[in-house]
Amino acid sequence: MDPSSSPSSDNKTVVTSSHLSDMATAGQSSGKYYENLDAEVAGKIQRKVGLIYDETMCKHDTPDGEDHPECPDRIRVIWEKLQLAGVSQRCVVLGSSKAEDKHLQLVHTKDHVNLVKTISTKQKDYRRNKIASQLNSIYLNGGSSEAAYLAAGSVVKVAEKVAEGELDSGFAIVRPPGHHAETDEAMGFCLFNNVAVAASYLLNERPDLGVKKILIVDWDVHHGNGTQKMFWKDPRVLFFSVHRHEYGSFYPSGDDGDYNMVGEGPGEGFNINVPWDQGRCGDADYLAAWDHILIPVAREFNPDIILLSAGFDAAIGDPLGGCRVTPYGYSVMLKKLMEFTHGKIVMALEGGYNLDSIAKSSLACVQVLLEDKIIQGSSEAYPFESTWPVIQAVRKRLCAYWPSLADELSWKLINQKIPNPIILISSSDSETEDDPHGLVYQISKLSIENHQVDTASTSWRADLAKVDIWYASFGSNMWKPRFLCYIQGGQVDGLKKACVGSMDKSPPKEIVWETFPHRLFFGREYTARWGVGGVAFTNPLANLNDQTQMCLYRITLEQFNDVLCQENALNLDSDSAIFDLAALQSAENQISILPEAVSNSWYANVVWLGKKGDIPILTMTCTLSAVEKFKSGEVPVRPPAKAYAKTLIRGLVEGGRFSEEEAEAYIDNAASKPL
Ligand code: Q9C
Ligand code: ZN
Repeated sequence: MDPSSSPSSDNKTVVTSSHLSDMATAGQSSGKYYENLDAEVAGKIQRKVGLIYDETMCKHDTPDGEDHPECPDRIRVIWEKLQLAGVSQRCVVLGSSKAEDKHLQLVHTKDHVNLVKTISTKQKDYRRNKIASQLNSIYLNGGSSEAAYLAAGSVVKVAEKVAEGELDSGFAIVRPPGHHAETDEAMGFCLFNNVAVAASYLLNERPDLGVKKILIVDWDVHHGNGTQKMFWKDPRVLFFSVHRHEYGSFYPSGDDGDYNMVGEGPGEGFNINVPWDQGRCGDADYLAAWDHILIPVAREFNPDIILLSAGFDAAIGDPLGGCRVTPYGYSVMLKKLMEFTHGKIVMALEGGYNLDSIAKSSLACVQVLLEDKIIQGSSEAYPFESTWPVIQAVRKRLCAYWPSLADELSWKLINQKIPNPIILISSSDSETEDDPHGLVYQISKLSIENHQVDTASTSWRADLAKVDIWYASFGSNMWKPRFLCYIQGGQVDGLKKACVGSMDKSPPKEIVWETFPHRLFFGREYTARWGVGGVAFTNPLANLNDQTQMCLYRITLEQFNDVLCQENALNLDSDSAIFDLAALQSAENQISILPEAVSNSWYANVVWLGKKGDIPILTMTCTLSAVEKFKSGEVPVRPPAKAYAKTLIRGLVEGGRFSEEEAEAYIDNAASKPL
């Protein structure tokens, strides 16, 4: 069997809980692993997890107190979050320790150690700013030396206790961070390379602990250039870094983070970079890198301990990272690492600059360390389309060293993807030109495969697949990942259940925004999906005083039928179309059509909004008689449920239509105007 073609490759449901196994590279014992995961949900397992936090590390700050993303509050908010959640109380809290010079000098030059040691002394008061300005992205003050020594020493201490077996795992909540620091240079907010010092300490100073192989996982959004260089020729350390690279333009710019950088001499093959070429990567992208690179390699390498350069700047909301990993995503990534080394994992904080995101992500991780299970949550179903080529390139470059990377990923797997971020008014021509990896070919291949699998496919599908329409969305479907669930299947924020998707999973051919002279309003008391508050409708009748923003997706009429079914909670497998060519024709004449099969549902009314480039524009909303009921008060008009409003705003903002403020004002306005 093709190793990666199992569960999700039939074009049915992708639900979050099976998302893990869907993406796992089979051929390894993933099945067993996930059974364990379920068994452990009972929560009986309590592990010994060490924590180090010391307020002294907050004294490292900008010299004149100006704002900086790498601020003292970063570690404070993490510590407070762990306390408020009652999680630190379940851990072993250790005192911090200063690193010893001889341990620092395992990876740093004597000069560098001396510089950091003396940088905060009175004698350096006058030269400190100058020294900092000559370094790349470094500030220094009177508290920097001590904080740097405590950060490195604390990671060493947790690593030692975990290696000894006194702790199962631990988290050193430290700053300044470390992974950019090179042998003889501070950079990127980093003074000493905390994780590298700890790794080298275990390998070189503590042979008694029996640690012979160390896996360093660096999920900070930036490349761990310092760590990479320190173990470049060392086969005892497998360094894995996933980071934004942007063809070498993302910090720390250059080629160091390229996937071709695999190590040298005896260390060849023991350095793995996964370089994203765009921001916006989220859980699905990271998990794809886990399932198809890191986890299989880790199984082969079989490390004795894992050190985790745990920056949280790939988290959603981070001002520097621009990615979207959720606390749930971090918990799944960490949980997957616990398969190895009997869960001996040492987490060290690196970057992460959104205080709320880093606190929540840290909490999620410590919960995983304590309970050995993932937290509740969900994420987008598929990686971005640009993610698979990166993963394939890495696998190809490294398969000589790691045989588990040798198999080609199947078409079915790599067709599970979200089209790359919003191309406003794209022409099909430019899409073809921008398609160096043959997406068009892949899609045509996919539809061939689907036809073989698709036994429910009847002639109406073939006929309606030939007709394009614009589906105009004004509700949560404006948020593209949400709408894509109706096409590709899956589950994102705000969906209680996974969608099955359309039979034809090809992404929309174009996406554009337009304004229509119809009234947007919010009604109903409560919905199962969104809770208390109204959901969006648009008045089927046009009124030139009204304006509704709509996101238009160009899909086939077949797909539109499947969207209509899912929106109205009907099964997909009907043997006749709900909205066929005849209906389309009468919609044009009658403005709106109420298909029989959905006539009792809330979004059953298919409304003709005109044509765009000869292609009909359709939306779905409530009936005119329902509008009358809203007007009379028989059914209440209500402002949108909170979660629902959030999704609408997300759609408008991420779709590039509005700024956050404009989107909020737009929704508020529609919610407050009387019908
Ligand atoms: N144009 C860590 O996350 N950015 N360091 C400098 C200069 C530096 C990040 C931008 C980012 C360093 C540990
Ligand atoms: Zn970073």
